[in-house]
Amino acid sequence: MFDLMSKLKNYKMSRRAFVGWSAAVTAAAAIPVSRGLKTKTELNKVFAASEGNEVWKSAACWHNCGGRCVNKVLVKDSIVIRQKTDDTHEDSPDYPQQRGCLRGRSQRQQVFGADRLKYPMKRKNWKPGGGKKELRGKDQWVRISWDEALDIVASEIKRIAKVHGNNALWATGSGEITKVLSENGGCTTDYGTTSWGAWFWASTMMGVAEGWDELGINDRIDLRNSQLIVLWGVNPAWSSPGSPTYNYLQAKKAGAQFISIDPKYTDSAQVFGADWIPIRPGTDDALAFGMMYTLLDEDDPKSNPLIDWDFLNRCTVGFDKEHMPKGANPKDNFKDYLLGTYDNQPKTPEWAANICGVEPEKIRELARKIGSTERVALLTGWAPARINNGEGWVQAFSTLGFMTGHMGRSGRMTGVSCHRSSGNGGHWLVNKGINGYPQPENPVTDSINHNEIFSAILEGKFHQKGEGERKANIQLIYHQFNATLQTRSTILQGIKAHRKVEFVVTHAYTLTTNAKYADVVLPVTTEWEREGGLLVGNREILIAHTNIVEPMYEAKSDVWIAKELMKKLGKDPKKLYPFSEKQAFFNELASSTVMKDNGKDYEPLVEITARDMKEWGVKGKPQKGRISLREFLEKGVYQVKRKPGDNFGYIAYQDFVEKPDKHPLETPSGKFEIYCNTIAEESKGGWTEVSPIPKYVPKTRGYEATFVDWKKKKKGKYSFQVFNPHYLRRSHSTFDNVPWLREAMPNPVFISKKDAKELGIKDGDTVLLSNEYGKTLRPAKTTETLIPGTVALPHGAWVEMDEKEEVDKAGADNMLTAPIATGLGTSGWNTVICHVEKYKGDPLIEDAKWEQRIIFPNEEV
Ligand SMILES: Nc1nc2c(c(=O)[nH]1)N[C@H]1C(S)=C(S)[C@@H](COP(=O)(O)OP(=O)(O)OC[C@H]3O[C@@H](n4cnc5c(=O)[nH]c(N)nc54)[C@H](O)[C@@H]3O)O[C@H]1N2
Ligand SMILES: Nc1nc2c(c(=O)[nH]1)N[C@H]1C(S)=C(S)[C@@H](COP(=O)(O)OP(=O)(O)OC[C@H]3O[C@@H](n4cnc5c(=O)[nH]c(N)nc54)[C@H](O)[C@@H]3O)O[C@H]1N2
Ligand code: SF4
Ligand SMILES: [Mo]
Repeated sequence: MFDLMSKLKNYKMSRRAFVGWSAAVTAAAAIPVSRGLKTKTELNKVFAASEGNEVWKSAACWHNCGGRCVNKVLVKDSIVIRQKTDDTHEDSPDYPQQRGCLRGRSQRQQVFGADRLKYPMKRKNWKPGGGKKELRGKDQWVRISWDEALDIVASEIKRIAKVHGNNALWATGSGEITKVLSENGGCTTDYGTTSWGAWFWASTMMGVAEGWDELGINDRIDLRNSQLIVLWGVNPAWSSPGSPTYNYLQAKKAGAQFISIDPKYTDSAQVFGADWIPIRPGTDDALAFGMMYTLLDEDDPKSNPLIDWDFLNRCTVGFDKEHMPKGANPKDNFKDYLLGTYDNQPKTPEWAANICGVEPEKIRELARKIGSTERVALLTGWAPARINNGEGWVQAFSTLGFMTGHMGRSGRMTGVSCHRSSGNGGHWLVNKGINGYPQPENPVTDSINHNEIFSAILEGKFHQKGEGERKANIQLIYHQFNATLQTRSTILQGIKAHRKVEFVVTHAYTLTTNAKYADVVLPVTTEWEREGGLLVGNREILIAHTNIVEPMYEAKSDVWIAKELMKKLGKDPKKLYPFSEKQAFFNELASSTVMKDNGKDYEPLVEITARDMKEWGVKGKPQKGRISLREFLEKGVYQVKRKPGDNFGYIAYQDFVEKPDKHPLETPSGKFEIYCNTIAEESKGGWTEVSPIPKYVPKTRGYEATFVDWKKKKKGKYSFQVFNPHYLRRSHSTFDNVPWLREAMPNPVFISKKDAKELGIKDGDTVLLSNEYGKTLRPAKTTETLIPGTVALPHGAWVEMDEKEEVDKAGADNMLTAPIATGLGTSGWNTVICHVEKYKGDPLIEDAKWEQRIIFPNEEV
């Protein structure tokens, strides 16, 4: 009997081998839609030229990938034979297509990959209470029935809750299982700053959170009015695929100049012809202080106006002693800090250069340029704030915007430009509706900061934010919809924690790291195998996707698992899931809205008829809408047509900046707070204290920590800084198993030519990165485009432990990150230090040639 999956395995799904095998390009695209593909004859049908019976369907590309695009699959005779992206309308700068990246275009390799998990399974040496727990991650897998799997999970939940209490159950991230456990007495949860870094809490406190997701930037059409665009740790070409790079290019065409402040000369900098200012990771605040000092030093309102005093006076508090908020000590003003009035350290460009690595004259030049150009977009990604002690950077960056007044006006903005909203701020023009499933309260209040999730298990305590130390006794880890063991700090500690508790269960569709270290793995469907759904993207679109295939093998949806688990726990699933998944999808569609042409009000997006509801077998009311249900699902996208001068433009903070008294911000002073008492107060219940005004502090495990003697500039053992660019091969850890993507992007560690030469490292050599938290290997990519003293280790590779050597071969970034929270509880992934050397052991084989994680290869498909 022909087994396509093992055939794929033999060919390792490498693009070249796969195409060679089939001798037809379409063959590479030919993947079975159902499980029914069993004979050679049927396979031949797959390769036959596509004619008749073909239908393009809207398919999901559903990851947290920094973009959101149209993805279509061509289905013929129940087989997906091709994929394409947006061709629903002509492409134009004002109304761009939502085109997919190479990850989306290889989605078939994920959904139909040879490494899809087929059945529920348990670890061979598992027993109630754990069995040989040290074998987690190394044991063999045994196929079990759904009934047995759910019995095991339910009985372990009941047993552990009874013996240790409900807070011994930890549901990681968020999802259906948090809800189920909340109905069943509750569970411990976790939280953190993930993407945003220090912007997460500090922004709201200071008043710079308008728009939240895109944090205070104007929309893409207004970006064309900027004369100078500063990309301060912003690389849309890698981390905001889809149309953002194209949108920035329109600003370039309209005449904007670009500057990129980044440890790495990025593909975006290259495309936009940006001037590159190389900077050490985690030292951006020092550069900002040096620039702000220059502004203050050189500003003359008459002959050389660099500071917008009117803006500072009207819209902010805390700049100088004359503008302090009530109750603050006048000596704690920002201007005197900058000048060094009380600490005897003026924050001069020379002082800054010593820290950030940018030449003093360059710092002055930057300050003059930003201060004297009329319309500037000061844009930053989240990356420079994903650092330890990052609150000071958020304060300093925002204050630079306040001083130069580049806010609230056309072509002028200061804020976060990142992810799906890069270069395109503003209110959502299309809103996704809600499914209507109830959201239960969780009776357990224990909530652990991401930096302490593993130490809480190993050490039995954690810091409950705002309160202080609490005891922890976690005995059950339930991974639902995340990659916690990959994407949180300190994987080695994480593995130890996974081997300590009594039970670990994971939902997964491939053997992810979470799954690998579990006792029981429950195979889930991908979005292609479900009812369909809606995906939010940039502000102008809403993506709709439909069912493409029947569930693969025995995979079930997260909702199905949640319902069955409730039954086994003696709960009525109707309580959380009173209607079907189809009805839930329908509810989302029916409650989605779109902005009216007046640019203010919203109306229903989807037109629904009684016939639609009959066909779907769902309940609801017919409604008028912008697009018919059928057309929306067929097209796969609704996109608001935009043009310059329409009512959908957006200038962040415009009302406030025009009339601060009439439109006060939601801060205690009603203004932007350079002096922000809330941050200082809140940080007292957090980890390290944050100053109310921006102040430079050396970052925990930042540049200064690479020295044993800072004054003599004597380097220590961990002499390199590491940072983690978000890499095109993956969406975090997702897609890392796709061989085509592995082949296309080798996932090296980037190291500067200068450092490589000093260390005797050549391109392709295996490099060992190590520190007190872990060791990891990668082939070197030497480059002129990285600031010396740093290495760039792309985020999210699937850890692959050599257990004997305790070394990871995959370059998993969190092997090296420290589990240290600072400030309000920020995760500091771009402040990491390590030792770099040429590896003395066997050189790495490229990971595109590694075995896939296939569990039951010889089973019948
Ligand atoms: N060192 C370091 N760490 C970082 C970062 C960094 O830059 N450096 N970046 C951080 C950032 S910004 C983020 S957002 C986080 C991301 O952290 P995570 O959200 O943990 O990362 P993902 O890899 O996106 O994990 C999603 C998982 O869900 C699975 N999945 C997908 N669809 C479904 C489904 O329908 N059901 C279920 N049950 N599972 C599904 C995927 O297979 C994948 O394993 O990582 C953070 N961690
Ligand atoms: N391809 C891809 N794209 C993604 C993701 C992915 O996993 N893969 N993840 C998505 C998610 S969830 C998020 S949150 C976003 C994150 O989006 P960002 O935070 O914007 O992405 P990064 O790639 O980490 O960093 C952007 C740029 O900042 C630079 N940088 C890093 N540290 C510093 C620093 O200390 N100072 C300065 N000045 N620059 C620095 C990097 O070199 C890079 O060029 O990306 C999204 N987009
Ligand atoms: S940017 Fe994201 S949504 Fe778009 S194709 Fe790539 S992975 Fe898919
Ligand atoms: Mo993120």
